[in-house]
Amino acid sequence: MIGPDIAGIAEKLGAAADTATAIPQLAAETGLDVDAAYEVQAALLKRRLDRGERLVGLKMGLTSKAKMAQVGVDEVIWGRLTDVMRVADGGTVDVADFIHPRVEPEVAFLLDRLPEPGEPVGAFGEAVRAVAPAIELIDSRYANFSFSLPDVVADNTSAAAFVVGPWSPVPDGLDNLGVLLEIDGRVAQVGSTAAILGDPRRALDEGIRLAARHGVRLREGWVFLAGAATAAVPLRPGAHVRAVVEKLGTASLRAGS
Ligand code: OOG
Ligand code: MG
Repeated sequence: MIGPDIAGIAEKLGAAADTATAIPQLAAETGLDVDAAYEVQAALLKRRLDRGERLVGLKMGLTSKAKMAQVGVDEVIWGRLTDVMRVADGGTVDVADFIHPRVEPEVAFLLDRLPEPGEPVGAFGEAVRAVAPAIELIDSRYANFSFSLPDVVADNTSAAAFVVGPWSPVPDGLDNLGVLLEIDGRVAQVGSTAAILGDPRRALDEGIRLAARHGVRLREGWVFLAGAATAAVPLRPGAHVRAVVEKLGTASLRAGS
């Protein structure tokens, strides 16, 4: 039997992102399973590297119940981040570059020397050099922001852009910090870092383990997004977005019209 056309699917998803045009879901129709979906993701990354982008990190998805419930998929997933997706803290994005962008508050880690896959990450302080509040802008390439597990994995877990706030040394406890997402000065979402697999540090363990299954090793200097602590909120033209994480500070983003 001939497997799904990995290159063809990656081309469709890449073109959808480039032209900010939604496409129908494709996993069911093409027989794409989760492993093949990670191959599509790798092909999408290669497409970006071929045009000069650099891989700068990794992101986790669906590490909180709020997110799983919002999109109806209940598995932890991971995706790739490139330099072109990074927006300066306080920077502006153009909503016209996206299909139906949403924003969510996250915690970012700056990775240091990493343990081998399987080695316990007990020495978290050795794996992580610094931590920061962050905003992820997600933009599913599928119509209605609706997808199955293999669909969202193939779509690089809806990754589109991200903002990292100021880095700080890792504080003693990261497992119960208050998280707010503000839009135009009003609180849109409230949560806690405890929503991220009980402790965002656990997201790093999961990331190391899950990426290793597909031959990917995390690297020193990479940014690691642990996954949103709350549901995501649509990004409207003109909006000013702030993610506030207790003890860590804020990250912000403006939406041009
Ligand atoms: C999938 C990506 C989820 C997170 O932080 O949970 C994610 C989506 O919601 O479209 O980035
Ligand atoms: Mg996210």
